Amino acid sequence: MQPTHRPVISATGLFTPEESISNEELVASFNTYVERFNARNAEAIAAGEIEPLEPSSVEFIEKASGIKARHVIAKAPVLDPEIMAPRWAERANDELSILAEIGVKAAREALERAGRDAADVDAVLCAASNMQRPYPAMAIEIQQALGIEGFGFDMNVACSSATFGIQTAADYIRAGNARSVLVVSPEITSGHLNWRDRDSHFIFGDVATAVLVEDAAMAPTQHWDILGTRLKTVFSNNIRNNFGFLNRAHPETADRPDKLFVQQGRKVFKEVVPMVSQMILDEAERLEIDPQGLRRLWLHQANTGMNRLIAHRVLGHEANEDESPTVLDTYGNTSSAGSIIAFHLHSDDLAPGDTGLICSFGAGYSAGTVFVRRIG
Ligand code: CO8
Repeated sequence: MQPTHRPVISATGLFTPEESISNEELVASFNTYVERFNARNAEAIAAGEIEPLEPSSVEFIEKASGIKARHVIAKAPVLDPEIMAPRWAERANDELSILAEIGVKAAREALERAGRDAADVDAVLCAASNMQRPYPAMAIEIQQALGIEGFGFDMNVACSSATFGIQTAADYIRAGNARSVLVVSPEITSGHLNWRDRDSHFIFGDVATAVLVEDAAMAPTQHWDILGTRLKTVFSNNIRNNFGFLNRAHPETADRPDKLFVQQGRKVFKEVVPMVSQMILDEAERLEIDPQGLRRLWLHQANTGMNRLIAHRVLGHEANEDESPTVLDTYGNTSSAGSIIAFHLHSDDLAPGDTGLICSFGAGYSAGTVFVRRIG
């Protein structure tokens, strides 16, 4: 095969955990926790020493975010008001770890859809918001489980991990350093969501996605040309997680809520919408693509209101579900996997020649655009 050095998306894969939590189930569990907390602390609350906790509401969650349900790997412990965290048996070092396991499931589907033998893949990037451990890299474990030679490494750019992974993979192909790269995004967000925090307990869900980025010369007949990729980061404390290996230097604060996901949601909304809209328009101009001619936008899935505003700005009119599909109603925010799930579930119907945009945005701040065209 003579490489073209033109990167394309050959196929995608998706693993969805079986169990799902509805807003009704989530709020019932949260409100039981609140009642028990307030009852346990009744005296301190009456004395003004502790603020009582406020209940959550199904109506608020759906109106503010558009989320109706989310998949999780372990539903019962998350809903147990005395636990409110995932629980499963710890695995031995010679067993496949759980983050690698769901990544492998998504990756296998991508390989199958591309008709690709794992032996022909050159590299694996595990691009996700949270790694199960620092080393050995999750990507190397996934590589081993799939029987891939070559190399693998982990990368974390929060919600934009997958698009940053796609550009990294595309650059390997452009430079001729690889011909076939798997970008795997296993997102077990339930492990770093504070299920006791009223402001954010409803946001996230678990899932894994995979994107196979390849040189056009080896891609299947039906694939997606990558017309251009662009990445952007701007420092912000508005989405933050202080969990890390140096926490043990100050053990007295190890259990504080800032060691889990924390955000100023309203500020994020206000600052990210204009930043991302402008980034998409600038990149479309650079690539000489008419944004109003885009057939579909596969946007990051954090909030339906954000997506409505961004799509309007890009397309020049209110987008319908066909133009900007939503998956966060049933998946919640799955961090870096969100735009890839939307692409995976809502791209088969596009015609050859149709142009679309995969776009992520989130913590960092970070944002990534991948303009694609359907071939075959
Ligand atoms: N039930 C009832 N009422 C509530 C609740 C609740 N659960 N929560 C808040 N309220 C109340 C508030 O107290 C407030 O009341 P008042 O007006 O009396 O003060 C009122 O509702 C409004 O609160 P907010 O202003 O906070 O509500 P918003 O309308 O802003 O909606 C959202 C909150 C949904 C969070 C919204 O701001 C949003 O979606 N923003 C964008 C967030 C976003 O895109 N974040 C991306 C982060 S994800 C990311 O980058 C990945 C990180 C890595 C993942 C790690 C995995 C864990």
